[in-house]
Parts: sequence; structure tokens; C-alpha cells
Amino acid sequence: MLKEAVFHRAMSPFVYKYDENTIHIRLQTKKNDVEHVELIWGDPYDWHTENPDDADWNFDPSKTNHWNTFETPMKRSGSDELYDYWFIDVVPPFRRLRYGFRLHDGQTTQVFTERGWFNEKPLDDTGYYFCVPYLNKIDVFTSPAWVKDTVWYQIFPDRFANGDPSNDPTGTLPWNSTEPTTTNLFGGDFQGVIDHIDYLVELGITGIYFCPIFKAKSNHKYDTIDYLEIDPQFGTKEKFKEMVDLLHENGIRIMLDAVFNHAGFHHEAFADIREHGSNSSYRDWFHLRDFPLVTEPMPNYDTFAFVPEMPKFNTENAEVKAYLLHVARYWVEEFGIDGWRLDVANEVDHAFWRDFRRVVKEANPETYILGEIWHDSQEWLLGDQFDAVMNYPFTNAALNFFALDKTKATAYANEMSHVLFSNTMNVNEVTFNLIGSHDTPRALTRAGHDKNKMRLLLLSMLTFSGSPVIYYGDEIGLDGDQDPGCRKCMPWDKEEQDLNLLMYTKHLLQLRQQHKTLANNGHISFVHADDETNSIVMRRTSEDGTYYIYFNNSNQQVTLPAPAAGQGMDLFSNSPLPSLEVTLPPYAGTIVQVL
Ligand code: ARE
Ligand code: CA
Repeated sequence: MLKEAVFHRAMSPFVYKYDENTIHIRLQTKKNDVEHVELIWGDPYDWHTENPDDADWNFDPSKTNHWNTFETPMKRSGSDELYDYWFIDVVPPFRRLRYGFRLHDGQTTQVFTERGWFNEKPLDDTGYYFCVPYLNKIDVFTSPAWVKDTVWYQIFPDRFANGDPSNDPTGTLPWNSTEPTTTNLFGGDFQGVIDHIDYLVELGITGIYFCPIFKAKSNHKYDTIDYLEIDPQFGTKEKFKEMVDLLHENGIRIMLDAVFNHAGFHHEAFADIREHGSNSSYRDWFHLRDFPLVTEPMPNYDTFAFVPEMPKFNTENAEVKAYLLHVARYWVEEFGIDGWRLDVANEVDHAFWRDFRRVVKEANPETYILGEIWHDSQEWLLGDQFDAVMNYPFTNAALNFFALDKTKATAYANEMSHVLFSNTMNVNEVTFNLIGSHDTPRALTRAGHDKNKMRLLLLSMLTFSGSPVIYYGDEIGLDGDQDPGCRKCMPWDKEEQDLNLLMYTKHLLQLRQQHKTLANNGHISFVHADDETNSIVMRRTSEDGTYYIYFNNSNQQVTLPAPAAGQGMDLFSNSPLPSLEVTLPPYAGTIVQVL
């Protein structure tokens, strides 16, 4: 047994409160090293009882020197390249828990506790064990239930549809007349979204994430001038309200982009400093190093990246905080938005986000709070800050396998397992899965314009745990390279849309809607991953059913065993499997429901 590889600490995501009764525990061991693991557990004050259902609890250690424990097998619930992950959910009768692990590797048996390794389980002192002192309900990670069933659609507002030429700013180009650049404008607006609500409803999405819509200078609007005004190129506040209400009537939620890490160069607070220098009453609103402010050769103030147009807010300043929290509350209370996506979330202080959560959830507890973080995000996902993050680790794993051929099947299964074990199950149920965004090349472009690979990417995302997002146009085969290329105008002429891909996407969304196990509540495991044939079978199972998702990521036809035990239904052809095998053409996949 390689003890050095065994890892557990009494902290998330290795132990966490899943709901008000249940504690989830995970243990990491070297891959293929440990054969089975039992959780040794008990109530810290139980010095007597033999059975957890037994009412005869004895709180007095002086009457016995024997702390009473139970032993329950853990499940090997997944593996990545180097580790196996063991899992168990425990419902401690009195919401308190002491626990340790008994590991067997075929030759030896060892007990692992907070104090280290033992040949036998320590009996006399609960102080040896890992500890969940009490399961306080208020500490349970909670996120809005509606998110679990939501499929998002991301809209870059200038490029979805131009429904009202009268608000087009000077210089607006005819729709789709040329490639996007870092500065050009195409006149997209709220009326354009209203005009296409039917399209969105038919597609089957149930939430829209809008990139910034507040008054700003650039075409992407990440350089805010006024957080309390809509940019006139998108419409008025009345038009915005009309759109929000119509979307809600059609079962579509709306999430806005909160760009709170930095203001825009022309924001009144920053403009005042540029004018009055150190005499400005806003001088503590930003991280300034010197006066007067200069932008060349480098800005002498902190910015987003090195972009002078984006001066970084000092969110520790009480006035700044009050101002931005007012903004956060305003759009929730006055316009009924359902979510905030937090731009550059990891560069803003944690205290700010804790207060942000309090304010936003007070305004509406059902608001979804989504951080933009591309890296390990544990620090923000403990329940006191965000509900979820943009799941770029998922994106990388999916693209590396299906689009870029950088990895093989087993590496894909390993990476996806790693993604799942990096976060708690609470987070995995609402995390924001994407295969591309306004910040990356489009998925189709990454896939070398191969529509079959694009289908496999969609299949992997739309059958995974979380709240997936379709970047506008991906469903009809829009392509485009790194920003600004990935921000093309949505083509509305049917001749320019890939209607087969659109049909495929709709079909997947319907299946996800009809079979809840495919959405968020199905446990995921990889039951097959073979590098030779580059094929994968992912199993999803819940009390509502068991499903097998098949992927053939090779240029050869592949035949794989059908799910053992019982009849299978191929959900794509909507017919029972003809044999005990599933045959997939090159670069294809399917979903089989166990009947
Ligand atoms: C503009 C040009 C770009 C050019 C850039 C250089 O368009 O072509 O490369 O300037 O300065 C917004 C606009 C962008 C604009 C940018 C600056 O949308 O078009 O770029 O402003 O004016 C990191 C951050 C992450 C951030 C990305 C872009 O962690 O927060 O970089 N994303 C948000 C938004 C953007 C937005 C801004 C931030 C600024 O989503 O749209 O840009 O408000 C790795 C790292 C990540 C890194 C990621 C991407 O994986 O780990 O940390 O994200 O790469 O670079
Ligand atoms: Ca317009």
C-alpha cells in the first residue's frame, strides 16, 4: 500500500455537508493499489451503543473505555491517471461525526485517521479521528434548484440580431457584411432577441447569459461607463424590461454579466480622478500608484491585464463596495434578472463576494451566482460566495479529446473524473459547462470544421452533470477563431444555417429534458475507455433510471457491448437495441436507456 498517495483532509471537497442530513466523504488512494476501504465512523459522544438505530445512547465515557464505531464499505467511484477516488455518503443520527478509514490492499490492512496510520483502529480516544463537529443546516451549500434543469444560451449582444435599426450607433455595419474586428459594430439589440424568442423556445434552451449590456465605450462593453444604464445601442430600460418579461413568460431565465473587477476609462469616478488628480474624492476607488495618471508606456494604476481602459476597482473601499452592491441589487430587484455572471471573479477580494452573495440572495434567494474562473475554484465554492464557476477544466478535457486529438479515450475519462472530483457534488450539479465562449475559438473551428466531432462535443456536454451553455450560433454551425473571430453575426438566413446540426442539438435538448438522469441527478462513471478504438462508454444512473452514453471518437466503425442485464433502448433511433451490441459509425455516439 502506498501510504504516501493516500489523501484526505477534513475539508471540502474531501468532506462536505451535502444536505441537512447527509455528509459526503471522499478518499484518494494510488490507482489500483487499494482493494477495498471501510469508513470507521461514529458519534463522538457515543461510548456504548451497538447499533445506530438503538435508542440507548450513552454519553458518559467514564462508564466504558470503548468508543463505539460502525464500519461501512466505501465505493470506488472513479479514477484519474494516478488516483482512485473512494466515496460514501453518511447520515449521522445526531449530525455529528468522527471518522477514519480502514484500507486493505490484499496483503495488509491499515487504519488511517487524522493522527496518521495504525495497525488497529484506535478505540479509546475519538480525538484520533477526523471530525465533522456538527452538521449545521445553514452551512450546507445551497444553490437555486432551477439551475439544475437549465440549459443556457450565451448571447454576445451586438451580434445576435438587429431588431431595431433606429438605435444603431453611427458606423454600424450591415449585418454579417464583414468579419468581426475588435472595434466594429453590427447593431444587435434587445428587439432582436425579442424577435427570435420563438427560435430560442423551439431550440429548447431555458436561460440566456448576456455578455455586458450596460453603457460602455467598446463593442464588447467590458469597459463600463455607467452600471445603472443600458447601453443605448441595445435599447432602453423599458425595452429591456419588456424583453425580460417576455423571456420569463416563455420559460427562459436571464443572467447578466457583472464586470466588477474594473470600471471603464470613462466611468465618472475614474474620469474625475483623471481631471482632479489627488484632489479627487474618488482617489481611493482604484489602485493608483502615482499622479497624474498616465497610460504610457504602462498605466501607473492597476488594471485588468495591462489594459489602460480597464482601471481596477479597489473593492476593499467601503464606498466602492456600497456602490457595486447597490448595482447588484438594483438589476435583481427592479428588473427581475435571475443570475449574475461575475467577470474576472478571482481577482476581486473574497470579503466583497461574501457581501455580494448576502445582498443578492436577500433581493432574491433564487438568484444564480456564477464566477468566471478558469482554474481550481474551491476557495469560492464553499457556499459563502458563488454557486458555480464557468467550467473551463471541462472545456479543456472535452476539446483535447474530441476536437484536438490531443488525448486518447482513457485520458479523457481520467480528466473528466478529475473534473468531477475537484468539486463537491453540490457544485457539479449546477456548474456551468461550456465547449467555447466569446473568449475562445469556437468549438467547430477547434474541431477542424468537422461536424461529426462537433456532435460528439455537444453529446458529451449535454449528457454531463451541470448546467450547460450553448454559445449562440454553435447550434447552426457558426465558426470563428479566437476573439474577435468568435463573435460573428448570427446568420438568420436558413441557407447559411446547418439545419442538420440544429436538429441534432434540439433532439439532445429534448432528451435531456425528458430524461432527468441525463441532466443533473445521475451519478457518472466511465465503464469503458479504450485507446485502441478511442471509444468511451459513460454511465449515468439515478433513481429515475440508468443510461449509457456511447462515444466513438475514431475513423473506424466500432462495436461495443450493450449494457449488461436487460433490454436497452437507443434514444436516438427511438428503438430497442436489436442485439447485445452497439455499433457506432466513425465519429458518432448514442444514448442507450436501460429498460
Ligand atoms: C482585447 C482584444 C483581444 C486581446 C486583448 C489584449 O479583443 O484580442 O487579446 O484585448 O489585451 C474584454 C473583451 C476582450 C478584450 C479585453 C481587454 O471581451 O475582447 O480583449 O476585454 O480589452 C483571463 C481572465 C479572464 C478574462 C480573460 C480574457 O482570467 O477573467 O483573461 N475574461 C473576461 C471576459 C472577457 C473580457 C474581460 C475578462 C475583461 O470574459 O471577455 O475581455 O473584462 C488562461 C488563463 C485565464 C485567462 C484565459 C484567457 O486559461 O488561465 O486566466 O483568462 O487564459 O486568456
Ligand atoms: Ca439595432
